[in-house]
Amino acid sequence: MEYNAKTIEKQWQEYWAQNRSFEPSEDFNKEKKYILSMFPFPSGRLHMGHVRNYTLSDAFARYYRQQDFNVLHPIGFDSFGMPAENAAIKNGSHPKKWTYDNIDYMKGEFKSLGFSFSKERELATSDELYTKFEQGFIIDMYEKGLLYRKKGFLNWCPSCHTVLANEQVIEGSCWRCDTVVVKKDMNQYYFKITKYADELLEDLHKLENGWPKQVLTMQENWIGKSNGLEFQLRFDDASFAKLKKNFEGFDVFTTRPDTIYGVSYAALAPEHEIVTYMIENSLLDDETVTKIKQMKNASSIDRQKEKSGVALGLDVLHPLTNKKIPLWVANFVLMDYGSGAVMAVPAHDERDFDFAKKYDLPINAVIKPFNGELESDKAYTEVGELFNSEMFDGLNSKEAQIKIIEHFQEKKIGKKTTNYRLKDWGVSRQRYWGAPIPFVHCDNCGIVMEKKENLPIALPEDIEITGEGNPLEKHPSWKHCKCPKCDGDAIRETDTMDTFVESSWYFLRFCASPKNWQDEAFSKEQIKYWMHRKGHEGVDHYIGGIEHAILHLLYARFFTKVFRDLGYLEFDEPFEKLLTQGMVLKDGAKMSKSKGNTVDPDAIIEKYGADTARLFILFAAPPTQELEWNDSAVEGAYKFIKRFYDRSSHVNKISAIPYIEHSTLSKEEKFARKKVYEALVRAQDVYSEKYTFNTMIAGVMEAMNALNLQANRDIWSEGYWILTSIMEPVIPHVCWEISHNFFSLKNLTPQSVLEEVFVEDTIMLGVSINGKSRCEIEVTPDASKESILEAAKEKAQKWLEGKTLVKEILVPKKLVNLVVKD
Ligand code: ANZ
Ligand code: ZN
Repeated sequence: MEYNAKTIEKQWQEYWAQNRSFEPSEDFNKEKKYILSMFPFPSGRLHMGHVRNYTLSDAFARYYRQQDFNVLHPIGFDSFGMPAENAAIKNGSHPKKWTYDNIDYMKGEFKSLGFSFSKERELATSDELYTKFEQGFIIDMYEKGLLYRKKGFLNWCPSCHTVLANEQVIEGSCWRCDTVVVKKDMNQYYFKITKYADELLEDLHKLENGWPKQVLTMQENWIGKSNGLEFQLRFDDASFAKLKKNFEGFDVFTTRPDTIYGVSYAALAPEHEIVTYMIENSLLDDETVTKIKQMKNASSIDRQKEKSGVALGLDVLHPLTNKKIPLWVANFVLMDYGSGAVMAVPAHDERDFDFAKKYDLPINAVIKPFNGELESDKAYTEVGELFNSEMFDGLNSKEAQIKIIEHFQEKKIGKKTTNYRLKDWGVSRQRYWGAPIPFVHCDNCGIVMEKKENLPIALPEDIEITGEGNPLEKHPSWKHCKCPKCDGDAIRETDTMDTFVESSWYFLRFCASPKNWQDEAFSKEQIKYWMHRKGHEGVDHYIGGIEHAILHLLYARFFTKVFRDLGYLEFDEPFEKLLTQGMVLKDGAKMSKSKGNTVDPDAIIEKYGADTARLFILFAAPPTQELEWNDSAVEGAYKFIKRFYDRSSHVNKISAIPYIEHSTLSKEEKFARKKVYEALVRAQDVYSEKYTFNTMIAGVMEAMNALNLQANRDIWSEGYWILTSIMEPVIPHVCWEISHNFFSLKNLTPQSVLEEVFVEDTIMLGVSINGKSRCEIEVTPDASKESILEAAKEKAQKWLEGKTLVKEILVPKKLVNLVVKD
């Protein structure tokens, strides 16, 4: 029987499908594992990154099934989103058809890779049922004040014709198409994620043992909590008059109140209301107005690069010294952080320093290093000792920060404040292929929620997609509806939701029983079992790409907390352990269509089979590291599987591991057994913490080599029984075939480690003469001191000849040292 991947794989895939082999049981008394990989967008075909992701989660799922856990390993499709519309524009296909055709194709790929997903909990987020539940949650959130509508400057992608969340603007460009993002003033809906900022930050501690440090840091920075002082900078009389007494001053936020005596100018964001007022009331000359407009229109990336600004011809007063301070507009001051205005301390802040140098503004140092001199050609941004700071002179920065904040609070001119970088999450998208936001605009009643019994508000199918504007807006009838409150004529909201909303709760949706799939978004009972047991909370293992380290994970954590507050859950964090896989590279670069260095998974399966692809992926690199595609290593993986299969002909058909009297075995036989059990030991900690599939597989390969050296069929059979169970999570098809042939599938159960195989028959001791290592002797562990020394002297004879032995030293289990003189 020659190894034929195609026949074997097809046969087992059919067997698994027919036997519902991977459906979790609803017996909630069993120990459980919820293994989840980040679900794919149905782009058309799987790429190697997907294959790596799902091979990993599949190995976890299969391993825990072997260990007799009840395993939930579901899959779905994150199927709303712009590419469906882009395809519609390009080839005239309907987004729905494009999406569901792709889903069908990709499901076929999942099957041909042997992934052990639950079929009965499959979902696509564009399913009307999913939309129905989601719209229900949106209404709940609106009622709780967690969703609101406001006008604001929004990131607008001119190419995708849509609003983008801050998180979707990467270095000033659209995260999807790379077009430079511009600002646009419009209404949209926001989730009040900032209400949870502190909790999202604090609860990162709960994840310290289960999440990569890097991801925790990225989340922490994104939330960006800073403590500081907020106070008002007041205009002097002349400036107050110039502004027609409309503004007394403006608020600034600083994290360095200890530098307050070093303030030498103040700066407003170009979008600040005072600036707008001055432009609208012609208080600025044309040249200044032009400069300000340029600053506003620049992409945020340019605003970070080159500092620019312009003076407003106004002065504010220093809050403690009452000295006049000039007011500028500066491009590096951002409207959506703090209060959109800063007190500038060029001596101690780099941005302020660059700006002061460029516009020749004073630089007043007030902090010096504890022991050392200030350098004059750059900002000293560390903490230190205060000087030129009146009554605060001599304090260190930390003390001064506390004292100065206290001073401001006593004088009632400022207060301690906390600021977050995190912004509320804007979710409106002016696109067709998304979940409609379930609201209605009524002339009498304003914004009105849809009634839950009218959900889902589904998308119309007869639309025209041109790439210009929102197809829902242009549809002749869809948006015309009745007001749910007064029954008058009303207009539906035509914005759809950011697709990150769907991926924020899909892991909960998998916790619906297939029996009640149509009726409930998820069941409290199932959630309790799958996500909240015995001091653990969340999915046991969540596996996916590092590119989701911020957005998706933050939003999913936010939804979990919101759902808890809505009474749907009783825990705080959705994912207990997170494994972020490394990228798949070819020729040193990330595999991508644009670089033309992709390898098509289907072609690999066609040529070698799924098991080969899976083995290569898990063997070539630890999961968190980059994986460099290597054709000859793929070939090598194939050859190993072929040999593993072909050599199984040495195995006896057995129904239990035969009893083997270890002490009677030959040296080679003992060695082979030891290698087999070593591989088993390595396999056991791979899934709980180390994730070192590569060393586990290397252990199996070594064991195979050791088995090949001898002919005892009992040892072959025992070895195969164990190695097949270790390898099943990696190369399931061929392992099920071998098990079926020889062990009637029984070996796919956990094995216990036999300690006796690790007991060494002999140990090697080094022999040194006058401290210099010369040779080795082999002795039994229980050999007497005399016999060991005897053996050492015999072996070292040629170095002892003609010398006088003065001392014999034995360091037990390590070495013998013989001291001689001439
Ligand atoms: C004076 C100062 C002196 C500052 C100094 C820093 C160092 P984080 O830590 O990120 O919260 N800032 C405040 N609002 C801003 C805005 N809207 N746009 C740009 N910068 C703004 O940053 C807080 C610091 O960033 C604040 O502390 C302020 O500059 C600046 F030696 O105030 B600082
Ligand atoms: Zn109404």
